[in-house]
Amino acid sequence: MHVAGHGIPADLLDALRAAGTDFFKMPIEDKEAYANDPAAGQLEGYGSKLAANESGQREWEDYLFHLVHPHHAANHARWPAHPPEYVPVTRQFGELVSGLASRLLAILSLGLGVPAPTLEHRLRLVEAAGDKVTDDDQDKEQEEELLDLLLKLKINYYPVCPQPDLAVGVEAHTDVSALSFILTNGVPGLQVKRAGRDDEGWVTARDEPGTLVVHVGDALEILSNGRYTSVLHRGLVNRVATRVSWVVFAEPPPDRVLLQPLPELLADGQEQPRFAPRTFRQHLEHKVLKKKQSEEEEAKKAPVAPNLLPALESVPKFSP
Ligand SMILES: O=C(O)CCC(=O)C(=O)O
Repeated sequence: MHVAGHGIPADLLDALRAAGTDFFKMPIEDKEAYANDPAAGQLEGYGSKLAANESGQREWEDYLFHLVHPHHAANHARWPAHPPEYVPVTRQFGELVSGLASRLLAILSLGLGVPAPTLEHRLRLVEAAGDKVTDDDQDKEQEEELLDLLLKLKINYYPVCPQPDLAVGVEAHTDVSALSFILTNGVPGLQVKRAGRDDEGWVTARDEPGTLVVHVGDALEILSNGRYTSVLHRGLVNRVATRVSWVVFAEPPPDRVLLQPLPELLADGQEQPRFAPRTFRQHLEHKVLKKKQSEEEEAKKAPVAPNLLPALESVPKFSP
């Protein structure tokens, strides 16, 4: 969905776009001073998928990734010192997106028929084991521990691509976040797939100046028991203009919050839970593992020469 009236001033968005784009225009050695190292578990920093790589990835982008909010948890060594505006504008943007995330979670809670604070509360609430329900509300309040939502910024920089039909900026995926917020430099390329309508293919998101695109991610799909659907999307490249996108992922704390369908939605047995309880980290690890397994399966499939296909089709099928 496109969100207007989000309260983030247009001049701040322009300053954010300018600062982020300037970073990618720096010489490669300067950007590499902020290089990430995913193999060593260092995900924050600058990374590039432009060079041909062994995994046969077709992604065509440079990116910068770091936690943006809450500010006290940020690793500032991963934030570019150049251009000098980068830190103040990115920090302010993070604070405003945090407020926007809270407002949208409140609206989305009401959409589920539960009180406005419910979704954010559940995304931040530390649960020792299962649901802690006491008769005394005051005791319960004192026992509650709420952690911050974590907002992580990824700037995707997709240079002009000589063969866009052979590449993709970011492959099709759903986000693990609760909500994701996307700002672009106005060059189209974001595509979404409508749930349950595989035959209709991909729809390109319109550029609506002044708006942010907001996606529901996996964490919210789980909490809403599938009433809100995590959006399958991808980023395309083109041979005419460089595309840049700023994506903020609003995520629950990784280890101490249990993601599971809201009990309010399951009351009286109206609905069966569609998701087993899990922490955010467990969900992420499971998803990474599944992706790896399906890539290995694909790699194992031996290519079949086209002229053998008719012969193979005439072989009787074996049924156990
Ligand atoms: O570039 C875009 O519009 C989408 C990028 C994206 O989905 C991602 O970085 O996860």
